[in-house]
Amino acid sequence: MNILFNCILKFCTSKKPFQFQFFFQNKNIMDSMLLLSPAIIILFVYFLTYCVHNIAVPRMDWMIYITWKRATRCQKNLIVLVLCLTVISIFVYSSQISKLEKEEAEGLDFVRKKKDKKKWTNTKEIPDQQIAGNENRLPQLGDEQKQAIKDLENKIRLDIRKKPPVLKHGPPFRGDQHKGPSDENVMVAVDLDIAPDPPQNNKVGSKEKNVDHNIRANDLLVDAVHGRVVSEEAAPVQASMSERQEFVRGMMRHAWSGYKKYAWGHDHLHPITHKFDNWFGLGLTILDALDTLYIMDLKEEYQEAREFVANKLTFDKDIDVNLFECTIRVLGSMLSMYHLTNDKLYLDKAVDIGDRLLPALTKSPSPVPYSDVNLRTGNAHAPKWGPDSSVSEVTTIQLEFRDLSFITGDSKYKDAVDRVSKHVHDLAGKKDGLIPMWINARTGNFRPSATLTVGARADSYYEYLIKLWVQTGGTESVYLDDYLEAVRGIEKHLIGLSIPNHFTYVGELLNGVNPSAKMDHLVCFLGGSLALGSRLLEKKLPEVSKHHMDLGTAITKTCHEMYASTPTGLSPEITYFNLNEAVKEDVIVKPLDRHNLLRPETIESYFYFWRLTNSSMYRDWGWNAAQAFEKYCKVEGGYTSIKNVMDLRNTKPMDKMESFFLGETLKYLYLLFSDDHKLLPLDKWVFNTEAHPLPIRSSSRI
Ligand code: DMJ
Repeated sequence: MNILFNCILKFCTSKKPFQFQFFFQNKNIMDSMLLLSPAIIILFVYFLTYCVHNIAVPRMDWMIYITWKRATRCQKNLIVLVLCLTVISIFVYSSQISKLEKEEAEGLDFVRKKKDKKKWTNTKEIPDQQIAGNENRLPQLGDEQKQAIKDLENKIRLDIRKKPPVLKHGPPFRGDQHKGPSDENVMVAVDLDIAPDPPQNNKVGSKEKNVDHNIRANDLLVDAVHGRVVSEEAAPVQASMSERQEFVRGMMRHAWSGYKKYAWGHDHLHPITHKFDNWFGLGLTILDALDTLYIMDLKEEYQEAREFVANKLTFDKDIDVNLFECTIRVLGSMLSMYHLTNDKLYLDKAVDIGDRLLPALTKSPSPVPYSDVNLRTGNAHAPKWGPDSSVSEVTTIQLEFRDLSFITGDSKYKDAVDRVSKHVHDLAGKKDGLIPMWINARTGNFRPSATLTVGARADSYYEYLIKLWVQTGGTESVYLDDYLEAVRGIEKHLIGLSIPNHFTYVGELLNGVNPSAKMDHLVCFLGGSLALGSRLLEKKLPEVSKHHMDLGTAITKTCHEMYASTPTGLSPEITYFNLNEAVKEDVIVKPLDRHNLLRPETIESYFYFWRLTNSSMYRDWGWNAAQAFEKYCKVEGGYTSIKNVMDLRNTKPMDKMESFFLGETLKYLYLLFSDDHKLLPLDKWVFNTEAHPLPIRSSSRI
């Protein structure tokens, strides 16, 4: 009924030919269906009520008239309210459609109409049309200029698939200020290997001519971030590893200085408007950045951060925080810092925050913790927006709370989280080791028919299975067993190969049954975890070890493709993989999935693969990503998430720098470019899901 209603709406509001598949692949429409559903359900209930009273199905107008007559004043008010809501919903819905259609007309939306309507999920962007569409967005350009851009974009698309960028002419690294070219050293199109032949006459000050040649050709400056991009002088070319590492330190300095200038003490920086937001009001960016600053040996910045923790940071706040987020970011950071520095300040803070988070576990009526807890009162509750917690949230607090028990000698933290693990281990409702994505703290049960995924809401459950086994020196085999079963489940139900190039994707089972070739960027941690597990299983289970390494390698290659197949070289948040023989591109990016939040997971996997295989390919891939962040996300105030990785000229900056960019993305990049395998060696440290390293122990004894 809902779908029918929306189809009619779409038919009435669209100026374009009717496309049935449009409804099913568009989040706005699905959202509006949800919005309208209360109205429809209530009308339906009234209809049923009438039927019960009158048995025969009446004429519609009679039904409405009689229903209205019989209704009490309160019911009448309700009906009016529902009707008003419906009208507003239609209005909102129509404007969303118009917006989408406008975008589509501008060449930003490419839904290919399928001959076979049953295969409506296999809609596809058509890159060539995108280029054509984009031409329309530059009416001020002459034909020559348009042609130059078109050639350029074609070249980007071709080159980016072939190989990682080769940096052609390079200055020695000039420090963290990302200085521009010098006379003997010229930078050219460093990110995509789309540079013209080496310029012969590069001079100091010839930046206009050489830097960013790809974008500046024909005097067209691509306005990647609304004219605010400061990344034209991107990277040291032909950078050695130490230069790359130094470059990443520079990125960290830039992110830190923007945060310090515009958002000090607040959770997140808005680097374009120079504003900030507070999620928990704890200075999350500082806390997430602490160990990265320390590891990078950014002494001055580290002292600023420590000073904040020592003198400003208090957890005695009347605020509700999310147990998982606060554990992985705040507790994780304090624990790491304590282990790295032996500074008691961090131990005290770790104990303080651990004690304040604990009621989320102890006050729950089931072994499943509440998702939220008030740091001052200890009042704990389910999320405000629904009854269930994400499974990843309740199963990704264990490394940290166990570590807190190890360092304090107090088993209460470990006991509390072990209880959750045991409960989830025993709980019915899994499918070959795969867990439904929702779980209820009151009943302790999974939500039946929830989606099975390794992406959002379930991801780090799988990550922590292997890492919990690692944390206590491989002594708790229950975690390994669950992990091995889960990997088998992933292979059986979620893995697929795209067409035509056979990329190994990790899809989802919607409602626990319907396969979807959708892969979140979040899933990209999996390659690295498989590699880590594989290395540790080499002796114990050599065949499984090899198999996991191969699987992890294939998934990481796919994650690289998610970056390499976009014009910006940055991955979208969600990628669909093509399963239609008639379509020639493996990767499908839907209009609403094109954002990049500066996430770390792919870089994280590159780091593991570099450490475990010594293949420099992963370093080159990481370097590509670093360059793309630099080019398309760097702004004067820091680094910004962007909304559109598919359009070089309109990346639509989102004005938000997530704390995990400093805590994870830049840390993994730095470690990736480090030649020193003794810097946080993987046989001594296990990284929590927010990249805060914790020591590996030899047993589970406290
Ligand atoms: C981080 O907070 C953690 O890595 C978490 O497990 C998943 N999401 C973000 C980064 O993308």
